[in-house]
Amino acid sequence: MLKPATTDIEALKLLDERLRWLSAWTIHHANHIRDSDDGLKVGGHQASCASMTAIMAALYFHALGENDRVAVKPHGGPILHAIHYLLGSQSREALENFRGFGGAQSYPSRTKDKIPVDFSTGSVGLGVAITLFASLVQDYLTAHGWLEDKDRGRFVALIGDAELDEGNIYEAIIEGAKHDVRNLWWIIDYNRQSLDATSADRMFERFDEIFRSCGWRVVELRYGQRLQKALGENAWLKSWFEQLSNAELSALHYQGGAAWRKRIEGELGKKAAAFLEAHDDEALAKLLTDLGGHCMGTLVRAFDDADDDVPTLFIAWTIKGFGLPFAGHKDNHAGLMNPTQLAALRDAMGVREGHEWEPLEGVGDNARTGVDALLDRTRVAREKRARAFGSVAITPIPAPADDEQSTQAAFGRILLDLSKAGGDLADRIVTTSPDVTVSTNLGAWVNQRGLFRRTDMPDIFAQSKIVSAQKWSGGNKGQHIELGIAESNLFLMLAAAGLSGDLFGTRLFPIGTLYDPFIARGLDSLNYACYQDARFLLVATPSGITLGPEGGAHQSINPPLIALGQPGLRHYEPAYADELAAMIEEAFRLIDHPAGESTYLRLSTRNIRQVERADDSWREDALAGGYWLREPVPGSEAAIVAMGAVMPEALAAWEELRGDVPGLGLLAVTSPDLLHRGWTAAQAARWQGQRKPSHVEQLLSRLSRTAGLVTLADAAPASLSWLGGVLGQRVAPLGVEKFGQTGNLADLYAAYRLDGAAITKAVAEVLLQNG
Ligand SMILES: Cc1ncc(C[n+]2csc(CCOP(=O)(O)OP(=O)(O)O)c2C)c(N)n1
Ligand SMILES: [Mg+2]
Repeated sequence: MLKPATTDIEALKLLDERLRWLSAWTIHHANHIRDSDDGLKVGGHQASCASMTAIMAALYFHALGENDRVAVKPHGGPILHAIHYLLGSQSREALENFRGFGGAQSYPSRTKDKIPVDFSTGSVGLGVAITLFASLVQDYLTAHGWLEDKDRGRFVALIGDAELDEGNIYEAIIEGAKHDVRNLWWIIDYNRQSLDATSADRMFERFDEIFRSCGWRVVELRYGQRLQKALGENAWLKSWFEQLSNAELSALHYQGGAAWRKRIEGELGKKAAAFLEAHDDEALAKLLTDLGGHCMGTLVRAFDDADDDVPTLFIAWTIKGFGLPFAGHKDNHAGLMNPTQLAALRDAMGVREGHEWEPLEGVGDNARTGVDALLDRTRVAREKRARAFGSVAITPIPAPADDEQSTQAAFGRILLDLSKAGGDLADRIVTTSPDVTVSTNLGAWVNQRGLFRRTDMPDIFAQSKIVSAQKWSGGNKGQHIELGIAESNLFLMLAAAGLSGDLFGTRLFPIGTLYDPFIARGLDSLNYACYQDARFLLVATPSGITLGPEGGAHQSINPPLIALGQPGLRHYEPAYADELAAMIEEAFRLIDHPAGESTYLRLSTRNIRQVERADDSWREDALAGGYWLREPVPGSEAAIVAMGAVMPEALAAWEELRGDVPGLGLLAVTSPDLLHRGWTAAQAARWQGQRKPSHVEQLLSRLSRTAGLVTLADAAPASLSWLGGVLGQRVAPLGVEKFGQTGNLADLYAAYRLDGAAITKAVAEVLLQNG
C-alpha cells in the first residue's frame, strides 16, 4: 500500500479541515439555506462529525487499501459524503439536498446513497458488529477458493463511544473470538458524550479489558503529540488532567482557555505558575484539546503500526464538536450552528463567502500537489462496485415423497438431497444456526458437508467411538457455520453472508435456522440485514402452539405479523412438503436475482398427511401467496381460509361441512405477506389506470361478494383477518391471541379454537350473518 511521505501529514491536516467544513456546511445548508415549506426541522449532527474528521481523513486518505471496507458511525454520514465530494464521486446537488427527497442520506445507506457505502448504519451497534461477520465471510470465501489473497481486505468500523453500550457488540466479539476473527479495526470516536449528556467515567479501561480478553489488541490514542510532550514534561499536570471526570473535561473544553487557567491556578497554585505564564489563553486551549483523535501524526502512526491481521481496537480520544463553538457542550449532539457562528467558522477556515461548495476552497496553491496526490490515490480505492447477480443456475428442487411428514423434516430432507446431488448451487450454500442446528433438522446436511473451521477440528466423540447420529468435525471446506445462541449474531451473519456478492463478487446462498419465537430476539438485526438488501433464506422452526408440549415461551404467535410489515423479506408458510420444495427453489432464485429479496419460511414439526395432486396447477398460485386446495363453486357463500400446520383441521372441517354448505371452498394461504403486497400494489396501479386485479382479488372473487370467510392460522388471527377488506367479505378470524401453554394438540387446538368444532361454529356464524 502507498504510504504518504512525512510532509503529507500537512496535506492530511488540510483534508481534515475540508471535511470539517464541508460536513458542517452541508448540514447548515439543509437547515438554514434550503427552502422549507413544511416547517419540519431537518437536523444533522455537526458536533458528531467534527469529532472524527481527522480520524476519517487519516483513514480514507492514508490507511485504507482498495479491498478494505468501512462501516461509518451513523452520525458521521456527512463526512463520508464530503470525502466522496472531494473525490468527485458525490455531486453538489446531492449534498445540497442532504436529508431531502432523493438526496444524500442522513445515515450512510448501501441502497439509497449513490456513493459507495460498504455497510449501511443507523441503528447503533449493528454497523459495528457486521464488520466482524463480514471478515468471517471473507475467511470462508478464501478457504473455499472463491477469493484470492490479493482481493482480501480489512474491515473497519468507525464507532461512536455510546455505541459500545449496545450488547450486540459483545455478543459479536465473543463469537469472533471463537472463530479466531482477524483483519478488523474498530476505531472508537471516544468523545465521552452520547446523545443526552456526557457518558460514564473511565469506561476506556473497561473496554480495554473486555476486548483484550477476547483476543484483541487495544491501542489507546489519548493524547496528540504536542499534549503528550507537555504532559511528559509536567508530571503534575498529567496527574491532574487524568483525574478530571468526563463532565469536567467536556465543560472545560467548552469554556476554553480562560477557564482552564482559572481552574489550574486554583487547584495547582505555584506549581503551575511557569507553565501558565508560558501559554496565553488561546495557546492553553489549543494544547489541552490536542487529543489523540485530532492529531494527524498520532493517527497516522497508530494506523501504520497496526499493519498485521490482529483484530485491533483503537480508542481515539476526541472532543465532540471539535473546532466548533459548541465543542464539548453536553447538549451539542443535535446542536446546529446559527448563521453568525457559521460565518465566523467560514472566515476562520479561509472560505470565501459564495465559495462554500468549492471542494478545495482555502487550500493554497503550494499545498495543492500534496492534497491532489492523496485524492488521486484514494479515488482508485473507493470506486463503487457493481452488485453481482445472476451467476448461479438454480436447479429444480424435488419434494420428499413420504405420505406423512412435517415441513421441518422435509426441509432437512431437501437439504440432504441437495447435498447428495451436489453441484454449484449446493456448494454455494452456507448454513448457520445459533445452537439449534440439530433441533431444526440441519443435522443431516452438516453430517454431509461439515462444520466450517479455519483450522481442522476433530470430532472427539467419533474418534472415541462414542455412538452419535451427528458428525461434529470441522475444517476449512465445511459449509455450516455454527454460532452460539445469540440470535442477533445469526442475523448479522446472514446479513454479511447475504452481501457476499456485493462485498466480494461471489454469491453465497446463506440459510439460517432458528426457532420461530426467537426471531424477536434478533429483530433489529434482521431488519438491518433487510435494509441493506442482503439476500438469504431464514428457516424458522418450530412455530406456533402446534409445538405442543414445549409450552408457551417456545410457541410463536406474532412472527407472521412481523413479516407482514417487514420490507425485503418474503414470508412463506407451507402446509405440505411439495409447497416447501417450490418455496425453497423460489427463495434461491430470489437470492440471485437483482430484484429479489430474502425469504422467511415458517415451518412446523407436526407430521401431516400429504395431499394428492392431480397436476402442478397449484404451484404458481402457491408461490404467489395462495391457491384453492378445494375449489369453491363460483359465487359460493362461504370458504375456509387456512395457513400452514393447521391445514388438516381445515380439510377435515371442509369434508364435514361441504354437504351442508354447498360450494364451500378451502383456500390454502401460503403467504399473507405476498397477498397483501399484491393487493396494495394493484390498488396503486389502478390509480395509474392499470386494471389488473391482484392475486388475492382473483382468488376471492370466485366467491360471492357477500360470502363469509373463516380464517385459520396457528398465529395471530390478524395475519389473515384483513382478507375481509379485499372485497368486503365477512370474516370470522380464528387464531392465537393468548400465550400458549403445554399440552397435546387436541387439547391445545380445542382451547385456542383452532379445531373442527371452532371452524364449524365460525362457518355457521358467517352464514347466519349473511342471512
Ligand atoms: C439502536 C439505537 N438507539 C438509539 C439511537 C439514537 N441515537 C443516535 S446517536 C445516539 C448516541 C450517539 O452517541 P455516540 O455513539 O457516542 O456518538 P457521537 O455522536 O457522540 O459521536 C443515540 C442514542 C440510535 N440511532 N440507534
Ligand atoms: Mg460519543
